[in-house]
Amino acid sequence: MTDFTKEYKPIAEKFALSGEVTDICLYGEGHINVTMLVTTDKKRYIMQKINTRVFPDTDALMRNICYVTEFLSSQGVETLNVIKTKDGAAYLKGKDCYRVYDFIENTVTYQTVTDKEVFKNSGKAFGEFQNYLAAFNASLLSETIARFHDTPKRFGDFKAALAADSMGRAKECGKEIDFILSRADTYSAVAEGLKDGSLPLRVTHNDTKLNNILMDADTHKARAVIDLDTIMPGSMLYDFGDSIRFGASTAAEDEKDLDKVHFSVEYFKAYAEGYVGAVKNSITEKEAELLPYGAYLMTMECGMRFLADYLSGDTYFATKYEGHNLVRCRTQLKLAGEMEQKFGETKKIIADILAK
Ligand code: ADP
Ligand code: GN1
Ligand code: MG
Repeated sequence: MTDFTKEYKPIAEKFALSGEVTDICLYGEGHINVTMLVTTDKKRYIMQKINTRVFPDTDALMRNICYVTEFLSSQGVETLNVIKTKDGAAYLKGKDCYRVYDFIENTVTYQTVTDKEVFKNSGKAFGEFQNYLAAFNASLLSETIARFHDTPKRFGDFKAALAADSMGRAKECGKEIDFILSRADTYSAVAEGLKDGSLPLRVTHNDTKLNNILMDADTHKARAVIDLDTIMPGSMLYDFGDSIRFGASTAAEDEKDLDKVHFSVEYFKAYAEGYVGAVKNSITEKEAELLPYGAYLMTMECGMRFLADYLSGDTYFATKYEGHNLVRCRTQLKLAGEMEQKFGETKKIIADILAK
């Protein structure tokens, strides 16, 4: 038994698991929680140390997840299954907080798009997920992270991190800072649309990157949308945009060689066919018109969040080396720059899909 297993076994044993714990190891590529694979002699589980700096109100977080997963399973939709503690609680509360889910077997997660069809399938699944949530009572949900995708607010946070420059790192990233500052007038269209009612407020996932969906290992169709920490009222443009940000790239989110990083119009089209096909009956004219912009906005927003975290000393996103957040920021800005150049093409793609 590894030291890691020995360290976490007493925690795992606080949950109502089936069988004896035989192994625990780190798992997956998430940036927020510490995710572990727990194996017993009967089955496998996912155990997560919840990032309480990002989610200080763990009661509200787990209440949201229980409501949403119970609602989805009552509709016959495969979703995360929360394993309670032996005391019957939804999670283990203490200095550190932990939760356990059934491991969803025979599935894979992709860190980059290698196949258009798989990306299209994920678009269809996120679109369908949006449709299921349309019937969910939004008033049950707490806002787990306030103003999560309020891009003007994120821009304000970025400017504050820049003004503080607490690590003295701003001098290394002049080009990136200028790129973000020079686009200040492009960040408010969705926030304003939600405020004036011209864009509908929906219940959205808000973190729709490709590794937050489990695809069936045999059919490559989507099995379950996971990482439900940020389900909150929001705009459909956030969900569409964030998937494109991550998946319609020819390289990983943290690729260092920017020559390899391009916005793929082909991947955009594949995802849009899946997603827009699924939400055709509910998408408004203005939402459809803004989909290409939503992708640009989510990419810029993520770029400024990575850079703000780099400037502040990497306290938010998990990093594997110094400069990781700056590398991530650079890929986002490269993609957003190319998206700007391709608005003509991407708008036409959306119009063609809707006309079909
Ligand atoms: P984070 O919030 O840190 O991104 P996630 O909840 O997305 O954490 O989990 C990280 C990774 O763990 C996912 O990308 C996925 O690969 C894997 N994972 C999470 N939950 C499950 C599950 N129930 N079954 C199988 N794999 C899972
Ligand atoms: C985080 O949790 P994860 O790794 O799926 C982040 C997203 C970012 C993403 C960038 C709660 O997602 O908002 O877009 O990293 N989640 C949170 O990869 O901040
Ligand atoms: Mg995740």
